[in-house]
Amino acid sequence: MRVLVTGGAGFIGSHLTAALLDAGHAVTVLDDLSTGKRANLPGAEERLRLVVGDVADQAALEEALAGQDAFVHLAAVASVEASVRDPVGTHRTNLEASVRLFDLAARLGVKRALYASSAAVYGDNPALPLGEEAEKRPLTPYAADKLAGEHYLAHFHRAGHLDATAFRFFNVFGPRQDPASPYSGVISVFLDRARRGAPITLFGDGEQTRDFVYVQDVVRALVAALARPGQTPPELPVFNVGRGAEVSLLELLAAIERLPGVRTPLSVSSAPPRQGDIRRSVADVSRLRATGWEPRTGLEAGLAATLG
Ligand code: NAD
Ligand code: UD2
Repeated sequence: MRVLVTGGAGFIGSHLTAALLDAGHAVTVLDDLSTGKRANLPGAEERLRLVVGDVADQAALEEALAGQDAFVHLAAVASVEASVRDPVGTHRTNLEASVRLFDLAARLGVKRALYASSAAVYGDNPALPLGEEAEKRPLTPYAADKLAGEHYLAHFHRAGHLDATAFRFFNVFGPRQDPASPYSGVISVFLDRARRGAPITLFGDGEQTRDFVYVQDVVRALVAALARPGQTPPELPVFNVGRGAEVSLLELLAAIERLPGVRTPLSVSSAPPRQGDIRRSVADVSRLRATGWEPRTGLEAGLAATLG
């Protein structure tokens, strides 16, 4: 299969690209390298093509999408904080580009479509574990754009123009997640600091919980979805992608402290909770499990693999 991966030079995208190449597919990556890196991609590989360009740019989209059998849309400004600072700029990437991509794919007959949505669409909904039908409470421009993207995708799917599936990723972690910003994924930040013996900041009391899912488990869900025969309209299939395990930050710190190669004791200082921080989050992943998928990497094994 010829597959376009937008955002393929990023954290999740680079793992997906490698897995698709391993499975024998030909991959085109469209990425502006804003957070992604060329070095995340395999070097000399005939079946890989990198188009450096903006996913909101029609010409770049046309170049990347022509001749494909499917696309996986991962390109986004993945930082919620950035969307709060610059709602207009991030909207162009996080929604306008998605609508352009769906529309162009429909016109070019590239029907098979996978879309990266986020647990952010549930906002602070306390109805745990969060099933796909739970009330959506998008609290940020990032979440609003992700949810709107799902609605646009559902439109193209219902009309029969795309054969689409949407995935709501929970807290994904693994190698190549960039720890550089204070708003980077907490596991990438904690592991980076634990490795260097640098101080770790815990926002709040550490009892807040997240559903941490290892990147390879996310990738397997996407690769399997591409291989499955398409679903027919009317309803857009939507799947949570988590591990279905609720882990507190204190439990996370304890697991990190047990890893070989980490300088113990960890130096942890407390700071007030982040404004708008979600208290508890965990996915109901029974819908994805019903397709035959199951998470294979537990927290400790995933942490060890991420630490390297
Ligand atoms: P990432 O920042 O590593 O990947 C995003 C990629 O998109 C990068 O390679 C970046 O260079 C590229 N990109 C950004 N703007 C672009 C543009 N205008 N044109 C072309 N390329 C552009 O982040 P990630 O964690 O790999 O996220 C991948 C997807 O998964 C995103 O859609 C994100 O919103 C979603 N997601 C991630 C998580 C998580 O826990 N990491 C959770 C929920 C949803
Ligand atoms: C995640 C996503 C975000 C959005 C949101 C929706 C990432 C990186 N972020 O935010 O994009 O989808 O979910 O709900 O995937 N923390 C610390 N110390 C640190 C860093 C973080 O204590 O140095 C805490 C933070 O306050 C929070 C928890 O760790 O309670 C997780 O933080 P995060 O930024 O990794 O992820 P989250 O769930 O807030």
